[in-house]
Amino acid sequence: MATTEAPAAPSTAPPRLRIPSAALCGVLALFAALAAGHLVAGFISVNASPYLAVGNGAIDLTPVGLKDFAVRTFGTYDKVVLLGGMAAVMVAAAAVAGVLSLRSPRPGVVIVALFGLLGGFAVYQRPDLTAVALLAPAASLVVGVAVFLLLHRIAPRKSPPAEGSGGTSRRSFLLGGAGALVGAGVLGGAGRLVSGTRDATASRAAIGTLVPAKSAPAIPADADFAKLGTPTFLTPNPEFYRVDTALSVPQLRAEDWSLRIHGMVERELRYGYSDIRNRPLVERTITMTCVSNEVGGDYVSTSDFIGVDLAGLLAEAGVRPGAEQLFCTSVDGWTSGTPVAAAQDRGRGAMLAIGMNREPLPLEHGFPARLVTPGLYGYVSATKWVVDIEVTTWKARQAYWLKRGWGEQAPIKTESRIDTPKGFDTVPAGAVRLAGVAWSQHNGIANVEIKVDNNPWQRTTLSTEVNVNTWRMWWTQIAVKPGTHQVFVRATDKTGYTQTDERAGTVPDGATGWHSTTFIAT
Ligand SMILES: Nc1nc2c(c(=O)[nH]1)N[C@H]1C(S)=C(S)[C@@H](COP(=O)(O)O)O[C@H]1N2
Ligand SMILES: [Mo]
Repeated sequence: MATTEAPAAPSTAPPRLRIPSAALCGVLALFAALAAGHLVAGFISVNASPYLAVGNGAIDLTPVGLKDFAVRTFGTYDKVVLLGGMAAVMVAAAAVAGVLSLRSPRPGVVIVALFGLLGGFAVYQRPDLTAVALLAPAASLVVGVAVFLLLHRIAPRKSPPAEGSGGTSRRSFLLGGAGALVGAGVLGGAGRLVSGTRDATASRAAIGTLVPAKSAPAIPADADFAKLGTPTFLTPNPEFYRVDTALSVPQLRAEDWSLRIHGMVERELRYGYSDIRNRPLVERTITMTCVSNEVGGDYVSTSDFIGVDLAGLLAEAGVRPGAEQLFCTSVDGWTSGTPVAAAQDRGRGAMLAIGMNREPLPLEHGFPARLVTPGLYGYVSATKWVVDIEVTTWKARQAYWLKRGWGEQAPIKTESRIDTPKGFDTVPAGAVRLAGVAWSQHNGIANVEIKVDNNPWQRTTLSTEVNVNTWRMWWTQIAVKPGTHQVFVRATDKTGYTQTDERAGTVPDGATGWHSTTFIAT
């Protein structure tokens, strides 16, 4: 059947909007849409907020190389940069949507609706959200389109509208625009308030100090050379490095948390927070390291972790023969695959941890509970906000970073770092003090050597070893003439392995190479 188009009637076409007011229509509709989505998400989960869902989706889709570049370049600010960049792109696109709608609102409506669908898709993809969460992007879509249509209708036109077509003044547009802005602010603020009542801060505060039944040995005074320029042996909780894919810190209350252990086990088990807390807690001093740590980088920190033996929980469940990995899932859907052998090895001491340095875990480090496995990089061993452990094989399941090209087995590599002097520091010529840190978790550090310019390697003084699962500090003093000097460091671990000078990048299983620093003596 043929369709006939209505004949064009340029003489009766509605007058065009002015470009600035058209752009404003788009941008204000965007704000209103995001705010409405945020409000609805407040009742469900912050992760249902379309803006965060799109951001989280972008992180999951980012190619390994780019994500590695972002972590390297922006460090902990990678998420701020991502959210800021997204905001800039969205505002620009919304303004364009407005400008494309000078005459008819249709192009703008289509673009606003596409945004809504993108948000909906991102929310739909999240493993931690149910279908209810789609209400948030749906609210965004409806409010975005409605506000856009309304503002478009009352926006000032270029030529006076024909009689009877419902003319409007600049004043009513300003009022409408201000109304949309204030409304967006109120909705967004209400969203924050609502989600605030469900957050985990109060739950954490109610837990109080955690006292282990079996404390870690006290850290000896000479375990660090902080006065000579190394880090302190224990990392204060706020300074502990943080690496995860979560744009907003998961809010999981202790009273809502449980851990399920299932799969290749004799009996499926489920533990609540008090089941864990009321057990005799152990405390272990462990140095964690991220596989994304560059040579000389600082994604390495040490804490007194408090919790229970992971091997003990696995024994209660009864691991069946043939099991290879613990496929561990976080409440936000992130996954890791921990070798069963490492988790069951009592001598290694993998933990389900609920505390760091006698406090409940900080929210960003996995409250209420996380895994910690000494000697393995965090992405295979340290699931934060852990809620599910499936005992399985390597073939059956592929964890988050494994799917993205990182290695299956990820023992932490022997590494060392110079902390003092810093690169391009100027120091007085003569006696110069060098200090830093080395680690080879689960092997232990045997010695650390430095090499100045073309001189031979020389030994340094090591700190008292706390245990083989922690870092060890070193320091020495050298004599230098005025001029520029380069110093290298390398560690040898207790297996006899000495760090290679061969440079390798972080992908797929950790960087190698000697850290060096150049300084100027005057
Ligand atoms: N849920 C979740 N757990 C996670 C991650 C993550 O992205 N999500 N990142 C892992 C990585 S790569 C590391 S190195 C450690 C870092 O733990 P931290 O942030 O407490 O230092 O957590 C691990 N656990
Ligand atoms: Mo990591």
